[in-house]
Amino acid sequence: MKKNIEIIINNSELGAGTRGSSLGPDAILTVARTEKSSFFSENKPVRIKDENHLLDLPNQSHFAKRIDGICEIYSRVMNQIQMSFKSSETVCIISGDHSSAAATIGGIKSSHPDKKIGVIWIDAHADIHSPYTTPSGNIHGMPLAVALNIDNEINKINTPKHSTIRKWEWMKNMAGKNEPMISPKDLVYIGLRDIENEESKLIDSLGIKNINIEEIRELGISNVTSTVNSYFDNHDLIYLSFDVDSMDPEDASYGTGTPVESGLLVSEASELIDEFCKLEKLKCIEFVEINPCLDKQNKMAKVSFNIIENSVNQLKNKAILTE
Ligand SMILES: [Mn+2]
Repeated sequence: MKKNIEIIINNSELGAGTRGSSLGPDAILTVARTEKSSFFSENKPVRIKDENHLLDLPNQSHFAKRIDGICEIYSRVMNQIQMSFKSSETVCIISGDHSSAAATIGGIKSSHPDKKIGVIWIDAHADIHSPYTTPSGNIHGMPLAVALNIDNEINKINTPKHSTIRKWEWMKNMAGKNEPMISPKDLVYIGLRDIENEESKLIDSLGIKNINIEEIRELGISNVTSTVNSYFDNHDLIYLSFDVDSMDPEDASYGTGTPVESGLLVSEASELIDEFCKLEKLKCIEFVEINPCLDKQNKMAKVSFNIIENSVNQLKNKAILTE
């Protein structure tokens, strides 16, 4: 019989521009231990080996930094997601930076090749750059372009090297089947508020569903959940990707690499995730970009541990109810 849930820890921070998000998952474990919580003994995590030592070497690829190491991490994350779905009904992955989400989607796709996957992306940023459009070269701004197999060459500002493009092509096809892992209609953005021009042109032209914070407050959390649920009516399973920078740094914490003002309140984010976890189709959830080096008193990890604990309990209850 399958377990209700498996927790994966992925410490890679190769995709971020600011150092320290590799310590995020362990900062969360520290919170649990401080609170004498039995959460991680009841839900023993599996760990993915990182390649963060590559950060001690010079970067080789200007418009997709550390792409060699990230390809290696992508293989490991995909394999682990596939293995976790063999042993468990649902998967929760706690990662360093957000680049990993492309491989999480790749792992879901390759372990459910005939299923239609819906993606809920809660983030301040659209993460839909490619090596052709990135202003920073940081791959944590690119996971959705990987999953959608999009280069956005029409809005190109960079000319990446051939070696970079070769790796980039590998990433976009890593889940096999020679088709994009998801299409624009499989994606819902929530909480975006710091989008580059090249990204917003692309989002408009693809017609990606985008629910901003004003709309959330107008609609109310339960209406947002039911709107997203009906939007994914024809989908088989849902993956939720939660970047902690979706939250308001004044309310949550500045313990994340790229904080943006005027985000979701912690209470709003918690309620949203709680409601989404009740959806029968939600099978995988990811938490990213917790950076204790930029924090005071490990606050972002505290906020995140609460949300993770609630969501994992919610997913477990749901599995018990549907057994
Ligand atoms: Mn992100």
